[in-house]
Amino acid sequence: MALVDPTKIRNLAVVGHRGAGKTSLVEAMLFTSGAKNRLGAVMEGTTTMDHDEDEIKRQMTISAGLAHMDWAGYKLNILDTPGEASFINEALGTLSVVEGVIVAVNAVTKVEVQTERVWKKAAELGVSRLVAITMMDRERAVFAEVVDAMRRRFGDEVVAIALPIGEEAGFNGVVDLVEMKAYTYSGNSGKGKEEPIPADMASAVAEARERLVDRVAEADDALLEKYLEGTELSKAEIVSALQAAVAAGTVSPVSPVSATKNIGVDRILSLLEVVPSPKARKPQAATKAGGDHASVEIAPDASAPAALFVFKTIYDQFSGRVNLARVFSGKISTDTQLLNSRTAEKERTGNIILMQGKETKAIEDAGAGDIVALAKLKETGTGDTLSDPAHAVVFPRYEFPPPAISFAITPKTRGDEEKVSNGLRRLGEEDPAMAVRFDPQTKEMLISGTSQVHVEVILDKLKRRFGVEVDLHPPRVPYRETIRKKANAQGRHKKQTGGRGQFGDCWIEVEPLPRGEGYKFEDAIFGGSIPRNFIPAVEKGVVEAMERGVIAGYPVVDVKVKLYDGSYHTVDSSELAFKLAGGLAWNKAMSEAQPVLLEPVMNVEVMAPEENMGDIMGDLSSRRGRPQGSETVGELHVIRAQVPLAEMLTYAPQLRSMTAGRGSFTMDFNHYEEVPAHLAEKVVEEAKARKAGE
Ligand SMILES: Nc1nc2c(ncn2[C@@H]2O[C@H](COP(=O)(O)OP(=O)(O)O)[C@@H](O)[C@H]2O)c(=O)[nH]1
Ligand SMILES: [Mg+2]
Repeated sequence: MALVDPTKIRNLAVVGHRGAGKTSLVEAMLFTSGAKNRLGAVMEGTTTMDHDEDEIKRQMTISAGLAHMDWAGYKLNILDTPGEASFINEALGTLSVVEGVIVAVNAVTKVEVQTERVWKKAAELGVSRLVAITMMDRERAVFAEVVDAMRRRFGDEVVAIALPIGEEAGFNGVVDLVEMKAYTYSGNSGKGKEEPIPADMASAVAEARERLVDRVAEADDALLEKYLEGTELSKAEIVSALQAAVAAGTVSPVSPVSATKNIGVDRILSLLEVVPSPKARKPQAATKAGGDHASVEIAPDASAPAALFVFKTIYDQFSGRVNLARVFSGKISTDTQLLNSRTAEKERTGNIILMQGKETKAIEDAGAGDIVALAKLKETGTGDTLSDPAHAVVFPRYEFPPPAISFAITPKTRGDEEKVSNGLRRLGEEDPAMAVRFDPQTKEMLISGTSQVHVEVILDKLKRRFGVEVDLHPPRVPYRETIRKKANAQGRHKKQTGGRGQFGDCWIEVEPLPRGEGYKFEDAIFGGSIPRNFIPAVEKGVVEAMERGVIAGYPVVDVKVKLYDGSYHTVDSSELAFKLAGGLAWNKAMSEAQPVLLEPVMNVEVMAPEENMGDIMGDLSSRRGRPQGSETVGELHVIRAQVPLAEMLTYAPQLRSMTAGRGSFTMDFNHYEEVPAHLAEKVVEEAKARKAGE
């Protein structure tokens, strides 16, 4: 197959809040372009993009997916992305491989939390933005209101490029403000029928057209001059200025659609013309692999050395692990040798695949500007760069934020531990937002993710693909213990059992250190009261004893231990005896030094609509949270607080119910702090009960 000319490729991601109609829009685009012969529906589980069992069951997109279609001589690679807060990083991670996004905005609920987030990120990365106002057939859908709301939020770059004909259930067409033509739709074929512009829309159309042309003309000085002199601009002039304006991000054209009724979707497709091609984008920044890591720019040139960026690893039932990759330069065929710059391993491209949701089709080659899938790579995964071994480069990877929530897991069937950890390791290769680790302190296997939903999705996959089931428990809070005052104590180990005895004797002083300082040991033995060779043994005894504090058996932190005196016996002293003496001294000293329990306190950031702010504040303070300020970014409200981890274990479901699923939060460790006495008692009780059970 001939390579696709990069000027004829368009790469777009559909982004926006959950439920904005992204998956349905992609479905309608595939159907309208003829890439699919039936219009599937999310509710029936028949769309191309929500094909995964988890997605069908939850009726939401979980993982970014790839499809392609031909339209007006262009090959459009389209990525459908999740809008649910738990999976939004999937969407943000695709932004570096596309020239444009279609931001789907629900005409009824308007701009929502994740709309804001993806918009800002796209703008920051210089990705062009098209806007589809979706659900135009629903009650209370008013196009002008949404456009106004968006303009207030994102500025004057938001301009209508089409107006809806008819309202709510009567929505049946659009007026294209560039062509100045009306299209109406019947059935769901998606093919608009050209009609005269409805007479009652004349003034609204004239006004909207003027606003569009005003804004577009600003992208081109010569054109602006001509326009200001009063000359009508030709369609070609407007289109070319529009291309420049969309590329520069000074115009984000807005169009009304109904995806499920397939109205106005072909107008969105007609905008492909104004989206920058891979050739038109600025070269992708990368660094040379190895050596001095000098910066390089990778231009979309098919005759240059190959350089690909893997932005997503998925699992396919038939092909196994499949990597979605953007070819930034050069070309690949089925047997091209590439270097993975992370692993420093060579990979053969193997099968190059065109993806249509879950459908795959093998192709022979792919060139600069295209997005394809690669099966059968050995060790390559999300974020890796594959390039010509003689010109190895590294593209910057998307940094997934650290997981916000952890659960302890135990297999439902005893003996499945190994299967569980192998399965989770494999799933982790596809999902950079999850983490699995074993906590040596609490002896629990912990799975971490962005939210409870995220973790539940992972466990569903584990069950389906690896046949193992686990129980989820809130993880134990990693408490610590420390002391509040100085104390001195003697540790004396003496034993005489037949033959040779054991003797070790030491005096230590313990002293609190500031929070976060950990542990310090001072050797203050002068005059040989303990021989030098036994001093490390004393310290070892102390350190080992500190692993289990005297209150509830948690590790001890933030103390200084000074060894200042002791005695020995020429025959009976040994390392072991001094180690035991050190442990005894420590336990005694700690008991006398006002030991206290410490708990981790987290930085919590909650994002939610304004109307939920009061409830969220109240709830956080009932969780012993201390507010650290709040911020308003458009309609998005952010509250920051410091909250003890022990109070956050059940936060995700609570936030979900308080905000009807619209809120999201992130959390990371900040510092350790004393547990209030009345709560410490409970922790001690629990520790005792656990110890008794072990
Ligand atoms: N009435 C109407 N419903 C729609 C439209 N687009 C999507 N939906 C429905 O809205 C729900 C969410 O759509 P979906 O495509 O999954 O949204 P996504 O989360 O953005 O991918 C589904 O039940 C769709 O059937 C539309 O244009 N009109
Ligand atoms: Mg979706």
